[in-house]
Amino acid sequence: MSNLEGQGPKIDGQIEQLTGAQTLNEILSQPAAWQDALDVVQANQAALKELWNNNDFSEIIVTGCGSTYYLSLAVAPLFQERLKKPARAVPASELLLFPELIISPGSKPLLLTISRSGRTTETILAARAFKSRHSGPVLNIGCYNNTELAAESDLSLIISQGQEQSVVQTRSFSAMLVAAQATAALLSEEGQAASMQGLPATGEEIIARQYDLARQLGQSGGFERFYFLGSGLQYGLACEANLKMKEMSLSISEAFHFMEFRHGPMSMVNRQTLVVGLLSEKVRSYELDVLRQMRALGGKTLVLSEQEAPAEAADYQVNFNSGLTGSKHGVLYLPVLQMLGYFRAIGNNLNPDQPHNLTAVVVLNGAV
Ligand code: F1P
Repeated sequence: MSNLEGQGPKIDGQIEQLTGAQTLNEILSQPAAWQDALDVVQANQAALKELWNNNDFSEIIVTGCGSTYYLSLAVAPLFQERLKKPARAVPASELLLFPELIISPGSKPLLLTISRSGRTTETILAARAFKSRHSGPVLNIGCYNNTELAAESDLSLIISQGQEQSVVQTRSFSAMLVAAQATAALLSEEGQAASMQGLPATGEEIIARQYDLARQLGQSGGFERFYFLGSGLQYGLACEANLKMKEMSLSISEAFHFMEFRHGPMSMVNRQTLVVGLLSEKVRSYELDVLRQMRALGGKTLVLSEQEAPAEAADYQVNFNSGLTGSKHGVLYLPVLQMLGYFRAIGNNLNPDQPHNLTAVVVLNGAV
């Protein structure tokens, strides 16, 4: 029995004695980092608008590694939708090793690098190679100042309150997502991110309201495999939720595009399966059909969505009721999914502060 039984979130610092206290504290405190992200974008709005308006970019390439590659997968469609330019996400290693497969001759891309540390070798080398080959601008989003990556960048948005002691990314990830969402809102026809100002308070409320559900599901002995499904803007977030589950709890888990799950992977669904659906507003009816089908196969479903989902599709659900559109409320999916992975680790008698085989930054000395 975990020592967390029956307790609500301890955001005021009473959790030091708990297993994985560092990681849990960073998960619970992340809304403050979201506010910092909004403030940083606001403070850099002139520089961001100058960078965007002074260049007729042909496309946007978004890159990172691991968690920040998954963040890139969430940011690229967001930028394409809001800024009306082709945008794609690639792992930094692919951009470094196969630039000819990613950058077309004669194109004029903006490179957006995303890196919590600013010290990941692949991302630094990819940015350096991009600058030397294309001399195109590099916009960087991170959590630490004066880094090698910042030195390669034309403009850096540094969310210092996203800094973490933990190896696994939680509040850093969500803070960098908020910075990207606010940047997209600022540079789009909307011209500002004012409508996002309520996000931190909504995040606090969701964490307090859903902490016990995340603990109950995470520590349940009834699940042995987890599938995270997301479409469009939510697919990258599903990939990140999957990585949290793997990194912290060493569980069997995978992420898929919602409609792809039927095309083979659903063969894995059994009575010990939790299918987590990150619903979009635009195609929720199709997504709910997938969830109904997985329940019929014996799986249980956890649905995360802006509005309430029908009971026949959702064994469990988290509703945001934020009033924000899909391109702005994406960060609200994250706290519950991070807590799910955290509590699964606790249930597996693992310490999320010391994830198996992992380090906070991957530095390759001479390996590339
Ligand atoms: C990226 C990274 C990921 C890993 C984990 C820790 O570092 O090392 O590779 O999945 O999330 O972060 P960064 O470039 O974002 O600092």
